[in-house]
Amino acid sequence: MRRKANLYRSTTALGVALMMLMALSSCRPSATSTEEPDNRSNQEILFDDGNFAMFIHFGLYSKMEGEWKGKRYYGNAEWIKHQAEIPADEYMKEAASFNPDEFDAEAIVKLARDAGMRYIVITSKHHEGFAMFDSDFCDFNICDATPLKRDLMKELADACHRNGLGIGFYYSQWQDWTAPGGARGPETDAEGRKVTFEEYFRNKCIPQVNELTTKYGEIQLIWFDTPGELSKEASEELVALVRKNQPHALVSSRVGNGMGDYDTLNDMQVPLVNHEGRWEGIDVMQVGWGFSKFDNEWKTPDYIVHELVSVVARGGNFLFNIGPDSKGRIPEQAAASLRETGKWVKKYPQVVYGAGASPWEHALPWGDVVTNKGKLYLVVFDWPQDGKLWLPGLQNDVTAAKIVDGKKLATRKEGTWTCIEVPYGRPDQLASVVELTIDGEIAVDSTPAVDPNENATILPIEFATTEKCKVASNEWMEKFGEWKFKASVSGITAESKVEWVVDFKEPGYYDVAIECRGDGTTDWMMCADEGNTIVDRYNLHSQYAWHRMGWLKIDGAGKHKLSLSVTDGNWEQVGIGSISITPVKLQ
Ligand code: H79
Repeated sequence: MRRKANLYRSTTALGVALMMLMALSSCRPSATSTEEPDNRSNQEILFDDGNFAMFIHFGLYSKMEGEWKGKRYYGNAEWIKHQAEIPADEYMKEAASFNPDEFDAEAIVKLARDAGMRYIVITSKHHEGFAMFDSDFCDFNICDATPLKRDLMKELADACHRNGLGIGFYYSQWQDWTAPGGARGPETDAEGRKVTFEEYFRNKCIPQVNELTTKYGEIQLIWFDTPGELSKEASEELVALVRKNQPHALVSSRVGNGMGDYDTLNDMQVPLVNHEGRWEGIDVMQVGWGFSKFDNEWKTPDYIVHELVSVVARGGNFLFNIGPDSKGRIPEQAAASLRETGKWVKKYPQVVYGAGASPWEHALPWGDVVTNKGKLYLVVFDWPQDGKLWLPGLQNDVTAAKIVDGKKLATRKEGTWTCIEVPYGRPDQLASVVELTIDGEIAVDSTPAVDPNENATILPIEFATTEKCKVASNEWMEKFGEWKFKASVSGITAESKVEWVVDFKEPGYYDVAIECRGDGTTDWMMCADEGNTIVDRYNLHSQYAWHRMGWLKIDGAGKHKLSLSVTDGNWEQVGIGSISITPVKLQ
C-alpha cells in the first residue's frame, strides 16, 4: 500500500535558480511566526494553516450504494445515474424512498475533529441535481422530496459552527442531470418546451447558490465543480454572488474560466514538485466519491498520512473524501482509518498545521520534509536499517536534532550530506518525525541524490532533461472516474537525449533499472559522464514494467550526468517512465 516517496527533480541552470528561490520562499510564514500583520481572513487562515479537511459526498446517489437493479457499477458511485443510464424521471422517483435518518452531524463533526481536519466540504448538489438542503427554487430536494424532511446542510453547518470547524458547500453549477437545461440534463420541461442552459442557470443554479450563501451562517468556501462550457460571464456572476453574500468565503478554481481563490488539482493528483500559490489536493477513502457497498479498497492510515504529508510538503492543503451510506452513516472502515490518521496528526501537529513546503521541492527517498517556524521536520516513511538517516544538500549547520517527543540525536556533516544518527527501531509505526534546528536562513541544493542506504532511489522522467523526444503526461481511468497519471517520454530516436543529473555520496557500483514499455526487442545504453557505460536488451510490451540494467560504476563521489538511450529496436513504441538507482553494498 505504501507508495514510493523517492521522487526527484533534475537540475538545469534555470532549475537551480528556481529551486533556490523556492528554498527561500517555501518557508511560508505561518500565522504565528510572521512579524508582518496577518491580514488574512479566518477562511484563508483555515485553508493555509489548517492544511487538512474533510470532503463528504452525500446525495441521492448514496441511496443506491453503487448498485442499480441488481447490477454493480464500479468506480464513481455518484455517477450511477449516468453509468446505469437511468432516465431522469425514474431517478427522481428514488427520492421518495431515500431516508438517511441516521445522518448524525455531531458524530461526523467529531470524526473530522478526531482526524485532525479543520473544516468540512459537503456536496449540497452534485451533478444529479438533488439538493441536500431545503430549497425554495427546486422541489427535488431532501426536505420536499424525501420522507426525511431534514435540511442536512443546516444540521452539518450548525454542528461545524458549534464545534469550531469551517463548513463549505460543494455545488455542481454546470451539470444538472435532472433539471431541464442543465448540462447532460433533460432538454425539455414537463410540457415539452425546450429549456436553455441560461434558464437553468437563472432559475436554479444562481438562486440555490444564493440560498447556500445566505441561510447557513458564515461559510468557509463554495466548491464549484466541472465548469464544462460555462461562459466567463456565468463564472463571474457566481464569484460575485458568493463575494456579495460571504465576503470572506473562498471559491474553488473549478468555478471555471481561470477564476477562483485557489487551485484544485486533478482528482487524486499529488504533484511531484512544489506547486506555487494557494492550492488543494483531493483524494478519496474508497475508489469513488459517493459510498459504494462493494468497494473494499479503503485507504489505510498509512496511505492517508503519506498523502497528507506529501501534499503539505508540496505546499498544498489536503481535502480527503468520505461517503456516508444510504442511511447517512459513516462506514466503520472509513471512521477507523480516519481516527488512526488523527492520532498521528495529533502527535505531530507541527507537521500539518501552519507547515510550509519542502525546501527540497520534491520528496526524498525515505520520506519528505516540511518547515514550520524555521525548523525542519523530516517525515520518515522508510526508516533506515543501519541507524543513519542521510539528508542531501542541506547547506546550513544543524544546531539541534531530535525525534519529535523523543530523544536527542547526533548529527554530522560529510561533504554536502548531513548524517543523522537514529535508533535502529523506528519510533513510530506510521511515520516517524525528526526535528532539525538549523543555523541561519535555510539553504538547500535540491539536486536529486541517491540515498546511500539500500533503498532504491526512483527518478521519474519529470526530473530528466530531454532533447529530441517528447515528455507528456498521460492520464487514464482504471475504474469509472478513477484517474491515474503518469508522465513518460516518447518520440525517441537514435538522436534523442534523456539525462538525469544525480548526486552520489560514494564511488562504487549502483544497480540501475528502467521503467519502460515498447514493442519487441529493444537495446539500451546508459552512460555516466565519467565514461562508464552499461548496455542491455529487453523484450518490451505495451504495459510499463521495470527492467534491470545492472551495475553501473561511479568512479568519483558527487554530481554526475547519466544519459539513457535506445540504441536499436522499435523506437517509435518506446516510452520511458523512470529509472531507479540502488547502491550495491559490497561489505
Ligand atoms: O465529485 C467528484 C466527481 O464526481 C466529480 N468531481 C469530483 C470531486 C467529477 N465530475 N466529473 N469528473 C469528476 C470528471 C469525470 C469525467 C468522466 Fe466521463 C466521467 C470521464 C468519464 C466518465 C463524462 C462522462 C465524460 C465522459 C463520460
